[in-house]
Amino acid sequence: MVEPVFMSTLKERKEAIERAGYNTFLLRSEEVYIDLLTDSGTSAMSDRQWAGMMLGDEAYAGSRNFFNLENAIQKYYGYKYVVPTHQGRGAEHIISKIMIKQGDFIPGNMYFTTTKLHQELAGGKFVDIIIDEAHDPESMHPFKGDVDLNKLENLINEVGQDQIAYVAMATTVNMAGGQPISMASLKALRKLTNQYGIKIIHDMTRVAENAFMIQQKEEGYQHKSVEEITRMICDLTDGATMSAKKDAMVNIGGFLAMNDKELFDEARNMVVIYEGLHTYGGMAGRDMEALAIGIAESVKDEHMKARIGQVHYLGNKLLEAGVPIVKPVGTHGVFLDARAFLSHLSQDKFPAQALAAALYLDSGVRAMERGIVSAGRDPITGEHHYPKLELVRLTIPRRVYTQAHMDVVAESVISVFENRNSIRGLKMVYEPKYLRFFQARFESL
Ligand code: P61
Repeated sequence: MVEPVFMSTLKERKEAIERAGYNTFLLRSEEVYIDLLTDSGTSAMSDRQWAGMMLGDEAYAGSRNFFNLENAIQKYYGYKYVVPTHQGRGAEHIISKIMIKQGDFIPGNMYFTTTKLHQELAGGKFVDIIIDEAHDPESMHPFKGDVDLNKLENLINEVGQDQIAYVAMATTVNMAGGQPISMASLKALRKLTNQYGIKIIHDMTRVAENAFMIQQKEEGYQHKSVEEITRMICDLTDGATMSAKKDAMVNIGGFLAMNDKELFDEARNMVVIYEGLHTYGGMAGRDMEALAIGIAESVKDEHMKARIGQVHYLGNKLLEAGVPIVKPVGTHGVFLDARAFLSHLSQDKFPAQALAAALYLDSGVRAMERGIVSAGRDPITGEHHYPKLELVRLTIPRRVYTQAHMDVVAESVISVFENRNSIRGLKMVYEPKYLRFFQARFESL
């Protein structure tokens, strides 16, 4: 299937971005030329997946598509029990409600916006235990998703193991730039958490992409397939939340998976309150079928090679031109280092937000802010969080764009970089309470 793209004039883009309050989430998709807002739900489904959409069994209970999905999850990820949800945050909501008690701590390899919010709403507090290198865009550490076990042990000693709900471990780490965790780090984390009887809950949104990076970079995995490494990762964890809109290439869907029967019974009971019956959890039968097929496609080596190869093609073009980006290039996108890019703007002038708007203005390419706006405020003090990483994410949907589109994107980023001194900061004029980056509005200073 092909989709026509829309080319606009500078005047049209100026009107559009002003109307959108300098927030790329508030643009209409029709106003966008190349859409690199997200890789979530935006990938192109395959011929097999579309064929699967025709096999929807839309029975309220016991749909055949649910059992196909359950089989795929058991086969490729190895988790015993499955609870479908409408998307990732539906799964995060349920796991947080079940496993977190008021005052608990949830250590993890860097925060994610929706994950952390659900942890807080359940009465918990997220604690960052990722290695320091993950917060440094220039660090060439090959596995910037790794956990710093000293940080975890210090937390356990400080608050006691009973106050730790679980460890939230993500493959790959989105906010760090799509950075993978190594198998060595995950094994060490498993060993330590076993000593204290702490569970690992795996945010497996981009697990196959992480597996590919292990195959490419970690000693001893060159001859293992992405499928095998994916399974090894999952086997080192106790349960998982999944936004199937990424790795698994569906437009909508997600699930919770786990090996513990008691946890499963609780989750299966909770899903009927918030999502839907336990054999659809907010998805249509046809979506579950497409998801089951997408899981099998996502762990194919040749698919990953093409997908991540395209991301690296764009990253390398920007590196060659001297544009500051997060290094090394990760898996689902290229992340511009807005702090270095717009070194004349302090963080309270929202440099990444301003840069995403400037890029849209230049060429109609839509990117996403991942800095101070995304980080939000401390729920207790009400102060802005000031994250070290102030980034703009150029996210590549799977199987959608060509290398020629990447050339256009690179050309535009380079031209904005050459004219960077003319970019002014922003002032926030509307701020919603939760996940403010989605709907906040700004004015140019
Ligand atoms: C994204 F600006 N990601 O990257 P749901 N875990 C992880 C995700 O990447 C993720 C979810 C859980 C999105 C969509 C999005 O701040 C934002 O299916 C590692 O989106 O509910 C989603 O899964 C949640 C964009 C989400 C954002 C939150 O573009």
